[in-house]
Amino acid sequence: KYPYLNADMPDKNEVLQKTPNPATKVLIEKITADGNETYLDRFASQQPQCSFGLKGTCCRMCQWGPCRISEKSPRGICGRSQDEIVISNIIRALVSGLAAHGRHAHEIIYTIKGVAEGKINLKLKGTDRIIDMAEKLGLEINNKTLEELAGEIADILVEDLSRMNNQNIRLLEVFAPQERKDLWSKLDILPRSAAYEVMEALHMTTLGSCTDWKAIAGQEKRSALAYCYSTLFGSSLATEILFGVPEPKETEVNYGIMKEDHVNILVHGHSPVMIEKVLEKINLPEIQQLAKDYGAKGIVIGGLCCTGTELLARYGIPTVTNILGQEFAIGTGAVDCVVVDMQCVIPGMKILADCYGTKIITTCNSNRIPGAVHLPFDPEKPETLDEDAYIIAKTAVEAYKDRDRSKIKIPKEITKAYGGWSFESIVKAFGGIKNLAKLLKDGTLKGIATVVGCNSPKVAYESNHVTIVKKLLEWDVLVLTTGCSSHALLNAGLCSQEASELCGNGLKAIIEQYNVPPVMAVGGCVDNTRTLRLFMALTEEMGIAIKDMPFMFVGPEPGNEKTVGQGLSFLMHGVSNLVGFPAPIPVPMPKPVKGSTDGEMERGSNNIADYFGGNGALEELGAKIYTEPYPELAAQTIKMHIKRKRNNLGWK
Ligand code: XCC
Repeated sequence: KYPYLNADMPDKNEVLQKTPNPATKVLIEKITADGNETYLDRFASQQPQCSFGLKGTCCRMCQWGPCRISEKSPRGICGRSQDEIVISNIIRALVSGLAAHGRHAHEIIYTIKGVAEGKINLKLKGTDRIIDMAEKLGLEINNKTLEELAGEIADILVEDLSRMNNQNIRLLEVFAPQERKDLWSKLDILPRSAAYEVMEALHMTTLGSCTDWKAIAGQEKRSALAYCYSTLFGSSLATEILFGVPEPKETEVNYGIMKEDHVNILVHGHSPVMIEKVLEKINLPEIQQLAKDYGAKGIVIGGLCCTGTELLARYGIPTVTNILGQEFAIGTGAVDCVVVDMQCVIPGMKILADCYGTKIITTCNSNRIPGAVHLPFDPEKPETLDEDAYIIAKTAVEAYKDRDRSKIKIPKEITKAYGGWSFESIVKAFGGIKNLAKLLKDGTLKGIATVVGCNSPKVAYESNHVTIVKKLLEWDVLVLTTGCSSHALLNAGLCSQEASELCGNGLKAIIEQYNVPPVMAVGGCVDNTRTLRLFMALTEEMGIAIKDMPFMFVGPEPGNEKTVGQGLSFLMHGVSNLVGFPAPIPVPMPKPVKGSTDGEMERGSNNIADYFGGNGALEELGAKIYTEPYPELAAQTIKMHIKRKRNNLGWK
């Protein structure tokens, strides 16, 4: 049986056995007992899933199809081959993710412009980042206000999102290592902008366009660079300009932070602009008093997905859970209101919210939900921002008095966490980049892994994230994390110094000496740039190319189309990927050798899998993609990869 091709898909019982957070088990059982359904039930009803879809061999890029590739019909109606279809499906997923992060970047950057022009009532808190970026971009600083500088930076970021002429992305020029820039230029894959590369990728893959899979793979790499520099760096740095660079702080996370006798408001999505204003209004004495008037003892704010991890990083606001936990959170019956902005808000959450009387408020025109209260934020029409934020705060509190409170069960789990890590604060905590480099070289730290990404119903919820990371800590590998992975690791207690008991001697000593947790939550998914910057700074300090360093990108439970670009962003820099289960690629599956009686297996092959998971990418970029669904084996693969890199460098 090859896992995840319709065999070995976990059912509810397996999830109940393997999921690491006891709170999750309580809630799955409660929601089931309440007679309500979650993704687990819908996932079961979808079995078996289409094996053509799982392998990426179904072509829906015109209306002649759909065409499916098989031994009987090895080409689509137009003549497209399997390789062309598979790579086209992957690049279309990548650019959907690029579009999502691009839209996120657009909102943040236009908010800076609005603030700089005095149209949006927010204060720019990231003074250091403004100066730093102005210097890096070569702007004239003297005699300009911070707002003027921020406005000029925002204009450059907008250009990086939208440029149509053949100029490079400015953030790429400023941040990428020279060794990579030379390589990308040689490969002719330097991108123009997010918008241009999305357009070109869709153009190349439409009916009757490009039929050279290698050229589409080239566009894939170009788009991955646009994704990385225009939308990840763009969003992450712009958010730091708006709200400041995070500093480490202690907090508590997990479902137990919600309180039965308080108004419980969850904040959800990715772009933390409107919510910044809503928090300001919630803290007004009159709104706090309103909650008391309705009989609540106070107001609890909890974070979901990346808006949650962003707010944890900046303000220490407790996080609750991730994309596949959002229904479980509603199932507590304790959530009065969820305020959502954009992305990763699944329809199942609203279905369950209706069952438990939870109010949903949407704040982004791209993310409408029928039946939700809708008060959108648009940075180009900010006139009613304060007023709308006030209404949202008031509506959320009022939901407390109207709600059916008979079905409440809040799991008791509360977990300590030490979050809020930015690139700068990590370097500072280790006493400078030189010192961190020394710890890596002398073997106190064996390597650094960035463990990130979504959850997937195809693995027992959160078990791959947590199992892999526990093994890495035992082997003295420092872990950085973002997004939904970070929720799993936060709730498992791994983002706290108290996880020291699970660590090897090297990491233990580091935790003691530098007062850092072994897993550092660096923010939302766009903040993977912080990890990339750390990798770049270490390699620059040591004079070694990133591809030769003991680093790895790990995506144990990929889900959203956005994750394709996350892995490829690191791959493009020479950081190998370990993903938890096969991308929609016909994975070279072991087949019994014909005529063999002793179980001998032969490895299948196809061009796309051979390129990304074999010598193609390795020779070109210095990195490749490993696929391993079983978390214990995945951890071993990461360990071997890190060991190999250390051996090659002559490090013990
Ligand atoms: Fe994936 Fe980014 Fe969404 Fe979670 S929230 S499901 S993209 S890990 Ni960002």
